[in-house]
Amino acid sequence: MTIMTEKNASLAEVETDELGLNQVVPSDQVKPDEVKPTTNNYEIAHSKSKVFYPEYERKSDLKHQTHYCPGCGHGVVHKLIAEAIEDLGLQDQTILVSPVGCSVFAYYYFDLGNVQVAHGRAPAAATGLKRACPDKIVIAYQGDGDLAAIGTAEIIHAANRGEKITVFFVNNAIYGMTGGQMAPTTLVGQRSTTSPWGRRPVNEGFPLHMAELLATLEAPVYIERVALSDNKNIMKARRAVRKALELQRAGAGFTFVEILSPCPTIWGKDPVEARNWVAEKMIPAFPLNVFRDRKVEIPTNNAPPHKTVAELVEGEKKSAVGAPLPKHHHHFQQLDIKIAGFGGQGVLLLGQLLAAMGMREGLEVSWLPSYGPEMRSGSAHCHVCLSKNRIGSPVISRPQVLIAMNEISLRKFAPQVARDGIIIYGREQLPENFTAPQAQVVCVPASDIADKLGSAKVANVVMMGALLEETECLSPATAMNVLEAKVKNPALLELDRKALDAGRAYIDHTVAVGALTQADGFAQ
Ligand SMILES: Cc1ncc(C[n+]2csc(CCOP(=O)(O)OP(=O)(O)O)c2C)c(N)n1
Ligand code: SF4
Repeated sequence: MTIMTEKNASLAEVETDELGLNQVVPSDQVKPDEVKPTTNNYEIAHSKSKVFYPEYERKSDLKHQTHYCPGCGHGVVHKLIAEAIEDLGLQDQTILVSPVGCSVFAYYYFDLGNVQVAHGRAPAAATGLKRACPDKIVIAYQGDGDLAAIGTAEIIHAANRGEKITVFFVNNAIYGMTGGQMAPTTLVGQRSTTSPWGRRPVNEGFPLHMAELLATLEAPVYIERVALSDNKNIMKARRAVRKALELQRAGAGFTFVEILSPCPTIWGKDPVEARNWVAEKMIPAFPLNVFRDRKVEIPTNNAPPHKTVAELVEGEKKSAVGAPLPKHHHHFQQLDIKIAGFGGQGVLLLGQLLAAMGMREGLEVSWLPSYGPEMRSGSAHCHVCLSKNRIGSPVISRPQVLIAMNEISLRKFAPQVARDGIIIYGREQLPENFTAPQAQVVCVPASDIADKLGSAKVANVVMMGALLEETECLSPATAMNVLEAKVKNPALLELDRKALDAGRAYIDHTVAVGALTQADGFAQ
C-alpha cells in the first residue's frame, strides 16, 4: 500500500503489515522493475514506526505480519506506543516488559530493550528494572487476565509504592490467548467458555474496575481509561499513551493507562462489530475518565540513608575493632559452601557469619537460607558463595564444601558435592555404609567439643574453625572481628573464641593422629 500526500516523493513505497502498520521502502531503494507509476508531487504521510523492527523474525514466512488477529486492539496499542516512543526520542532508553497473553510476543515487534516475564509479574519485573536503571523508561504491557487476575497483587503494590513505571493495561474483557475464559473484567452477562450462561454477579462477582481501584491509592500520579472504539477515542488513547511516557521521562511516579480494546476473534465478531461493541457495551461498563492527574507529594524525610552494603560494613568494621585486618590471600575465584543440619544448630547463623567475613575481606558474597516450617529441630540449610567476581545466582547445586552437622544432612547433600570437594561432618565418625568417593571427608565432633567448652551452642563456631583451618578460605582474624561485632556478651564472646580455636586445633592436631575415619582425616 502506498500512502502519499502531494509534494515530491513520487516513488517511495509502503508495505502494510497486519498491525495496519506500514513499512516504507525509500524511493532510492525501490528497484526499477518494482516502480509503479504514481502521481508526482506526493510525499509519504504515514509509515511504520522505526521503533518496530523492519522485519519480524518470529516466523520466516511472516516477516511483515504480526501474529494478532485482524481487528485486534493489541496491534493498535503497539502502534500508539511505538509512535510515542519514536516521537519522544526514547527508543534507545526504553525497556518494554511484555506479559503472558496474546501480546507475549511483543518483543518480536518492538526494537527496544525487551524483557518477557511470567504471567502477571510485569509490574514486579518493571520495578526491579526501573530501580536498577532509573534513567531508563520502563513500560509494563499487560492484558486483563495478566494484570487483574493472576497479577492483582503485583499491580496494586507497584502502584501503591509509586514505582516510576508506566503500565499499559489492555482490557478486552476476556482471556484471549487461552481461548476465551472469563476474566475479572468480563462484563455482567457476557458469555465466556467458563461462564457459558453469562457472567452472574451472584456467582462470579462483578467486573473489577482496575483504574478506579488504583485511583484509591495515594501514590499514582496519572491514571486514565481510554478506548479503541472509534478514531476520536483512538486519538485520545494516543494522547494518554504519550502523556504517561512524558510523565515518566520527567521523573514522575506511577502512570497507568487502561485501554478498552477489541478482541474480535474471541468475541465472535468482525473487526467493525468488535469496535462497536467496545463503544456500546464496554464504555458504559468501564467509563472513560482521567482518574488521577496530579503530582503526589511523597514525604521523603523518613527515607533511609542511601549507603552501599560495603559502606555499611566498613562503618561496622571500624567501630568493631581498632586495628585494620591483615590481608588474606584467597586461593579461589569462587567458593560455594553448603551448610546443613537441624534448626537450632546454628546452621543459618554460621552461613551469615561466613558471608559477613567474606564481605570484610572484600569478596562478593551471597547467603541463601532454606528451612522448613519448624523453627527448632526441623531441617535447615543455607548456601554461601564467596567470590572474587559478581555472583550470578545464590543457589548452589554443586558445593565445593559441605558442612553437615548431622547424619541426615550428610546423606542428603554429600552426593551433590563437587569432585575433589570437601565434606566436614560434625560427628566423630562417619555413619556406616556412607561413601562419598568424589570428595574428601573430615570428621569433627563439634558438639562434644562445644560441650566440653561449656555450651553445645557453639558447635557451629567449632565447625567454622574447622572450615577455616581445613580450607584456609577466610582468615581466623576476620572471624574474630565479625564475632566481636556480633556478640556483645563478653563471656559468650570468650566462649566463641575458644570454640573457633578448638575447631582449628582439632584439624591441626587430632585429625592428624587418626581420630577420624582414616589417618589423614580423609575418607576413601
Ligand atoms: C502461571 C500461568 N497461569 C496460567 C497461564 C495460562 N494463560 C496464558 S495467557 C492467559 C490469559 C491471558 O489473558 P489476558 O491477560 O487477558 O491477555 P489477552 O490474551 O486477552 O491479551 C492465561 C490464563 C500461564 N501461561 N501461566
Ligand atoms: S484472540 Fe483476541 S486478543 Fe488475542 S490476538 Fe486475537 S483478537 Fe487479539
